[in-house]
Amino acid sequence: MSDIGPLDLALKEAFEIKKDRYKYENLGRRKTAMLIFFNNSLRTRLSTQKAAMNLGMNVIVLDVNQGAWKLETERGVIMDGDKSEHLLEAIPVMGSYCDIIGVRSFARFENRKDDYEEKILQQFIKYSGRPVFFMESATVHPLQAFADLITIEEYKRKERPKVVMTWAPHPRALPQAVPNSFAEWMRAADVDFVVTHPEGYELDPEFVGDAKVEYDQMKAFEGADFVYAKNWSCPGVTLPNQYGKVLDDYHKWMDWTVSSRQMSVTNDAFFLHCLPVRRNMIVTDDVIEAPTSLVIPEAANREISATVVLKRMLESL
Ligand code: AN0
Ligand code: CP
Repeated sequence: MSDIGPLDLALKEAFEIKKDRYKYENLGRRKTAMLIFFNNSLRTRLSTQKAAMNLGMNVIVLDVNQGAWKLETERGVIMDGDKSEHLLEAIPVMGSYCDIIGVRSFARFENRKDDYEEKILQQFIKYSGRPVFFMESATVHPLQAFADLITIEEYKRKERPKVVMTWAPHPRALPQAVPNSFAEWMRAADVDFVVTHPEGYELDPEFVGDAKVEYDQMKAFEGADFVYAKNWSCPGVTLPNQYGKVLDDYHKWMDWTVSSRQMSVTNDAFFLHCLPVRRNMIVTDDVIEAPTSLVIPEAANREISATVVLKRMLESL
């Protein structure tokens, strides 16, 4: 967020690239992007590869869990278990084959401090010898938030739209990276931003700042121009011992699923979700299939946000 600089300039660049995504096709000649995945991905993997190719880069993708050696991440352990290699060797080796490294490494939920200090990403920054960008880290997903901002800018019907980010139920514990980044970027953008979630799901103040929090979901949705749905697990802010947990059986919260009931009190709001989404948990079929659902153009904008970020990184090599 702080590296991107003024958002109006970043948006200008995004629309310039959207008009001609090959405008900088020679910028990345003989430069290699390496994309390292510790977790699953569809959009980030494909859109970031496409972005690198738009800029004329070579791309190498590695799924750490499929075919690479199992990596130890803690220093000082006697490596007599199933892990054959240490991150402290693997990182500089990866760095030696590329010019820019992208890393996806989700929160592990073992220890809040390790996650919020970005222990894995910081090691890439320290030991790779290359500029590193985050393809969803333990705490942030900036390429997603930038694509979300581009989408809001494209579809907004008034200068300062009301944007509501709502928690929605999910059977498994999910990271806070997407809501953290979305909150951080929306606070910096020129929008009326409101967050709604059940008690206990308060996001870290580093990201949510003094954004308005409304615990009554229906009230939050009133007059909304954009609804951004996402599940996240307990951030451990008001309930430190529950960090990374789903607080109750999700059946208790099924009335938080975004449906026509909540959408009916909005200003005919557009629906956003980063995807992948579980239908009829996060959002009903009819809302995600409505003409006001922007989930596909939003995902398409991931190519644009990644192209801007890689372009900026190439320019500063
Ligand atoms: C991830 C998350 O919630 O952070 C990735 C979203 C882009 N989602 C899942 O793991 C299902
Ligand atoms: N939105 C997003 O980052 O999707 P993937 O997890 O499929 O990359």
